[in-house]
Amino acid sequence: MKRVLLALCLASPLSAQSLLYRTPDLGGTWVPDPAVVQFNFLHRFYYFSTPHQVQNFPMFTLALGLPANTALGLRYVTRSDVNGNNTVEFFGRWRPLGREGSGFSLSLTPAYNSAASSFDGEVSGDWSGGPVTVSGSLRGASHPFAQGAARAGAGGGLVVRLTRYIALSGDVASFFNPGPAEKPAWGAALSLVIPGSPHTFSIQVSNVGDNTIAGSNRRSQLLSAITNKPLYGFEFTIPLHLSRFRPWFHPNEVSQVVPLRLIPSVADAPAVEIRMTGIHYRADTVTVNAGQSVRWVNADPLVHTVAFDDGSGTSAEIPQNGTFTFKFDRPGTYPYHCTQHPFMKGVVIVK
Ligand SMILES: [Cu+2]
Repeated sequence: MKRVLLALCLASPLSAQSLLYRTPDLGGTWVPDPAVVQFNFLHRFYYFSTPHQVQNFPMFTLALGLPANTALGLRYVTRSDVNGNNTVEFFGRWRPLGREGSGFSLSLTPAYNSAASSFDGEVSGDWSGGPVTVSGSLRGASHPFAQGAARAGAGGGLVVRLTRYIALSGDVASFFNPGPAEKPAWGAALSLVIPGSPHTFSIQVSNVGDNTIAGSNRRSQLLSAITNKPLYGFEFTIPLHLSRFRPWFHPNEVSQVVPLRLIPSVADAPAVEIRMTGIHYRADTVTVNAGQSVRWVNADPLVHTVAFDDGSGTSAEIPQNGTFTFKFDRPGTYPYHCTQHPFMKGVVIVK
């Protein structure tokens, strides 16, 4: 039981993408960190009791994080509103302002819907403060659903985080000129951080079966053809750190690894203290003067280390509530990482 509680304590704000800051049918303003591939699996379905069957609406998003808050990706929709066909929507994203989960963020998402041969785009903004995120999107499509002229629409949503690990969210969206058979899109979700992992999960109710820029402005036409009820479903977010796949391409590297020299902690009073929490160094860059010491304090219920990138050595494993103090004698830039979690990175600059 104690272990379960410890694991629950670890759930962290995610740097890549978290469903705790996004509603089911608004694209949001997220971009993955550079060299991280974000894979989001969104599955929705309608269940018939007679005949006993399930109609599935699987959708997924793949996006590669690039420098300067940009990303390139695609959405794959298996039962799109373009005549029920599979569609691939290629998109780019640039977030010129803000970051996920704090204050005001803005993102621009140009896209191309391959099934409709339509140039689409979205401007999204959101504001997060305390437990609340308010979001809005303005969307346009040059040839939506491969039918007729260009159209535009808008959506708005709200997320309320009940705890650091659980949120409720909802949204509505519509074209500005809906046709007689077009109903506004809506969705609601219960979203969770999966403790001790970088994943988030949400359980959803929505009438959207095509989460492209055009499709998420209206109730799924395929769904309307079979029922007047909504779809149920879930979304699962998976950030993949490409650096973790290095052993695939450098299989011999493992056997060549020389154990790093173990650096003992010193007893000096530190000039700076760096907390390790949520599998991050909280203050990833610090500056000290030559001769001063830095102390790392592990507030996670996991073991971390401080290993210098130049291979000069590493701390011993630092358990929960444990510390490691190192005295920097010479000026320079000292990048370091955690050997247990290679994506945990920090830099000490010594003047
Ligand atoms: Cu670590």
